[in-house]
Amino acid sequence: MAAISREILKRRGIHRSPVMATIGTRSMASWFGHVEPAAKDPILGVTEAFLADPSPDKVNVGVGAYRDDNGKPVVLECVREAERRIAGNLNMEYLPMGGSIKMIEESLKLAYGEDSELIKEKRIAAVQALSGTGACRLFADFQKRFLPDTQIYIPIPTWANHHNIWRDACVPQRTFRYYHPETRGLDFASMMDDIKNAPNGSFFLLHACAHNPTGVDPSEEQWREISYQFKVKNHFPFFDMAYQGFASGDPNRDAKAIRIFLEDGHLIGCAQSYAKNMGLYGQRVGCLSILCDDELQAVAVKSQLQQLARPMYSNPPVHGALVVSIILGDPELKSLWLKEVKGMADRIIGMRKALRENLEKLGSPLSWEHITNQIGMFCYSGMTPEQVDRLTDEFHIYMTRNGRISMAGVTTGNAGYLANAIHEVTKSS
Ligand code: PLA
Repeated sequence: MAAISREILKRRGIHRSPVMATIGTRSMASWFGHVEPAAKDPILGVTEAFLADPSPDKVNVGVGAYRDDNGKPVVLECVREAERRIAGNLNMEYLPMGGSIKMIEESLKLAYGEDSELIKEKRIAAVQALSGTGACRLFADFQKRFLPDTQIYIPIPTWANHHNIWRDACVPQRTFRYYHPETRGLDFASMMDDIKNAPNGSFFLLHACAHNPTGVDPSEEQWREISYQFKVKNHFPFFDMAYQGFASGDPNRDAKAIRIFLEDGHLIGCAQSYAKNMGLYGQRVGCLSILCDDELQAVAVKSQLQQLARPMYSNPPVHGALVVSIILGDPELKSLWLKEVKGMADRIIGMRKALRENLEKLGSPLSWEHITNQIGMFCYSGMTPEQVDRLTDEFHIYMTRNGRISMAGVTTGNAGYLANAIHEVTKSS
């Protein structure tokens, strides 16, 4: 490669001095000398730090990944059986750009209801997506391309990656109030004010259930009021449903918010993920759906979603889609799945009780009621970033600095250790 002058780099828009290296007699410019290391991801960076810690006592309650009571990752029995059926029997050809038709059909039944008229009327444009993240991103890109003047209202707080997703899709972000730190519950009045004060026809990101990171969901009655206000304001609700089944243990019950909006005649968008509820984290399987006015519109929207996917990843991966279609398409496997989802949700609920009881037994002067009031995978503990740092530095406990504890990583074996450490760093606050 010929030596590159600063002048050329400047013309390429690189204004920081390139790092010059001398190889032999030639002077070389480093193409990437101006690239600074990216900030660590606030969630996945925790796993990296955990893995690097040699301590035998270490505990990872950072990322929301389910563990059994021995702290081991779980592959569901229904998934193992689906994989046995796949092995050697199915081809691994490309899926269509929009993904597996069968997987999409089954996903829509889960989100919109087994006998949904909307499915029969073919009013839902849906594509297989790269899990929940990919579904959100595809929607954000779609929003930018076809409604370039809109913004997205995001709850405070939310899953950190929501901000990155809409930022990278170049959709301007606004926020709405959601959580009340003093009560550790929903700030319903402020949320409703923000919904009312947003310009008519705004886009809102809503967590369908098991809100991440707070574990605080609106009640059914509150969802009805939210839906009503969305109607009045003609807002568009986009539901991120990353934890269907993880809140109550019943996927149908966890879709209640969506069903309320559907009953009220809203057009909605929905991101589904099988990462948590089928334990298919690394398979990257999910679904993006957009409810349209009629079949014609749905066909057009689906074709555009496919066109967004084509230059990014062409078509989605096949293995996870086969697993999901086999499980949801076979009544026996589906009921095994439902049993296993309930099992995971129940274990988490049990760990909430264990952690709270342990803290109370230690005589903690603080109230830990919210641990058992909150639902889903996370407990938003109320601990400060400094307290979390102490947990990590002194006790080898890894979690996000916003005080979120992944209850899925708590076990009978570590609940006592965790409670003791939390007590130590919070007792004087
Ligand atoms: N939406 C929400 C609200 C999430 O919490 C997550 C995952 C996703 C979407 C995306 O999941 P998927 O792409 O794997 O389907 N949140 C995790 C992991 C579990 C992560 O940050 O990626 C979390 O620990 O918050």
